Amino acid sequence: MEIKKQDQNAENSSTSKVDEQAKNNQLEHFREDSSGQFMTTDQGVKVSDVDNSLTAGSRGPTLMEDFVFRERITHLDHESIPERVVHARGSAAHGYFQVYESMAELTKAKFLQDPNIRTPVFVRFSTVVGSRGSADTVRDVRGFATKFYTEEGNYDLVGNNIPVFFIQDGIKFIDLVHAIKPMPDNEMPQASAAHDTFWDFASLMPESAHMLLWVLSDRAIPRSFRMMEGFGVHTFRFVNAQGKGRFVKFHWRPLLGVHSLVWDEAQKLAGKDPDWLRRDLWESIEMGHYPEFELGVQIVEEEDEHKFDFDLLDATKIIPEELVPLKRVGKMVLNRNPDNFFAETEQVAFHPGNVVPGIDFTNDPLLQGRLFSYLDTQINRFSSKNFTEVPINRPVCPVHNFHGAGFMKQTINKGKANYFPNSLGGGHPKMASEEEGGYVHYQEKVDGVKIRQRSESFNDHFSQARMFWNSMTQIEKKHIIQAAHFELGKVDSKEVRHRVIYDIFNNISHELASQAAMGIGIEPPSGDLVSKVQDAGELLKDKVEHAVTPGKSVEESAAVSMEKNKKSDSIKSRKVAVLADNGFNFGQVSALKEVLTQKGAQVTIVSMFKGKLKSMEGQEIDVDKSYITTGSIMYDAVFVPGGQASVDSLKKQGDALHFINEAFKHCKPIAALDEGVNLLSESSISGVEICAPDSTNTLKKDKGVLSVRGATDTRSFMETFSNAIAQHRFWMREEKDMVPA
Ligand code: HDE
Repeated sequence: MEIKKQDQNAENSSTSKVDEQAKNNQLEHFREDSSGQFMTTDQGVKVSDVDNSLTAGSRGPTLMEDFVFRERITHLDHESIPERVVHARGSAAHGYFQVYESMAELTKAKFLQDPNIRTPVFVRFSTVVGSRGSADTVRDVRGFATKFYTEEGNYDLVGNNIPVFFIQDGIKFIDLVHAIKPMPDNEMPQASAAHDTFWDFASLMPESAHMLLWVLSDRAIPRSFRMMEGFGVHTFRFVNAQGKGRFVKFHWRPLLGVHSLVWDEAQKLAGKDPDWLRRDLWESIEMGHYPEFELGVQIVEEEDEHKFDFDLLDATKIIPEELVPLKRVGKMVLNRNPDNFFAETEQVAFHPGNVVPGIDFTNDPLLQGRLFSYLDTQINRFSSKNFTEVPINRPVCPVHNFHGAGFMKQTINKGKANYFPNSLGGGHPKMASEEEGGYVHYQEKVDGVKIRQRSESFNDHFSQARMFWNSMTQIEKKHIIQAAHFELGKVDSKEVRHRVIYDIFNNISHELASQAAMGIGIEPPSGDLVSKVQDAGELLKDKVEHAVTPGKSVEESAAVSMEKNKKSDSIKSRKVAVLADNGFNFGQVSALKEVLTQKGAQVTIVSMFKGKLKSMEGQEIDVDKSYITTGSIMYDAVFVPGGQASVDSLKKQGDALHFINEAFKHCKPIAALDEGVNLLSESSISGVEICAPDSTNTLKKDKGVLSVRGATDTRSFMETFSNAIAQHRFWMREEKDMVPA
């Protein structure tokens, strides 16, 4: 498929270039463009031959003095750094952030004051569990880390696409990571929580209950990095110029809405295109479909800290939007792909401790643990604290300090005084007062005895998990159950499976526990509360007793359901496959392209072989993809144009029929015109009798299959199809379970 910048974004991209100037100018200094240049060694000596090593005679041994060969191979031998221990697999983009209006009342952070300022950002999206080469579409939390290059220094918002976490205290992170990573003896499975050690751990950690449901939900298999939310997870603190502090939760909301894959599709994509999400991000930006996210904040006054029936410092809880509404305060646009994956995406180093004046921490024990870990882990990756001097990590504002020697020091500090206080250097660099922009920590009163003890206010592990379950639509619940069948179905230990059902799921919802149990060989538990306590294993008895207290203040929160908040007003950047062969109806394909591309969708011609197809009218078009390199899983919708010869060929192609079946099974919109309808009838979806020839141009409600013979108004047919694509998926196809694919 040819990637072109779209005109409608031309204006956008030229203004954003101006705004990104600061970071760009800085990166420019380091960019190397070798077009038209001679190759040199690292010492700048021009090289005459990289095809033959220097040998004693043409059949003799290689000579030690071959500095060209030695330099080249030594570089290759060292071309990697340790991958991140978690979030190893990721991809990133540059862009900018702009606040809608001054937030001075809440925070003095300069980048949140002026709506005219565009702050450069670099965002890295990631999976958590898999290695650097693992597949993108695995079931996992996605990292959503943003580095804001502000004029007061770098601010990192290192979040996830799920608003809660598995554990409450940083000290448990070690056990969580060990349990969720591949098994220690055989390093299996890759990039998946579906194994005994993870579920053993989870079954013994009721605090993970809420997070488990989010991870079993479709949130953990996003359709695109551009279509998922982001969350700071912890409660942070805003501080304004008057020194007033307030609690704040950060959210990112994608303007394209939140959309997911289905599990079968995610698994197949992992094989057919393991780079699916990475490619989607890259291509969208190349085409000018810049991912956009609004920043939202939930603000809680300090005096209200204890007014909730959960603790603001507990990262396993959200603040339901019913209690504290979300205010959208600015927008981030990602408009440039990196130039070099290693230099930028691999070397970017995030740290929740990178804050600017106006943003501060809270005592959330998970956040506190993170504040130690990130710097430490970067030192392991870079073998040096000087990673902050790498271009992608450099702030755009001046940096002056005495941090000196160490591996790969870049800055050449001048002068003799490398200590403070000094008189030999005129007392410089000097301290900044708060008024001069010095970072001064929020003066929180802290008082307590030294103790290893979880606060009692962290004890309720099930109310919000139950709230999440109650907030799901039927189809979302079904997907969670199916995910549980998969995840726990891969757990060998019956004891572990039993404990998850009885001690975790049954305390969230009896419906969840009994339906999950049925798919994994566990006797469904009885529903009443007394037996819940009796059924609980010894290990968890007291926790379970606590858990059976009735639900707390918010029983349901519509905001956590993807379906209830579905955005279906745009098809921008959706991918549509056209199945065709020689003799297809050119007019219909042109009409489709015209209507859909004008709305920002991408249309791809898929056929048996790459090359050209001739239409029934005689025009030729290029085939973009052949079946062998693609599949319905890579598209959001399918169209089959008319044309007797084309459809007669397609009917004999198993891959074409499979394409239709699979798209149907994954609940995607399908459209066919004239003879194209015959392909639907020939596929397994004909049995479900929803694509019988239709004389009207109306979409079959809730089914998303649009088939018309003899349509007179092709354009309006395409408009109807476009509306169906905007719906994303048609979950109400009960018949899909009958369709083999
Ligand atoms: Fe991280 N996490 N984390 N984490 N995390 C890392 O830092 C850690 C947590 C998150 O694209 C590591 O540079 C601890 C929550 C993202 O480069 C490491 C704890 C959230 C990324 C680390 C947590 C995150 C990381 C590994 C519990 C959501 C990828 C490599 C106390 C709010 C950033 C690295 C990127 C990466 C530690 C929990 C998000 C080891 C100790 C909660 C998005 O330092």
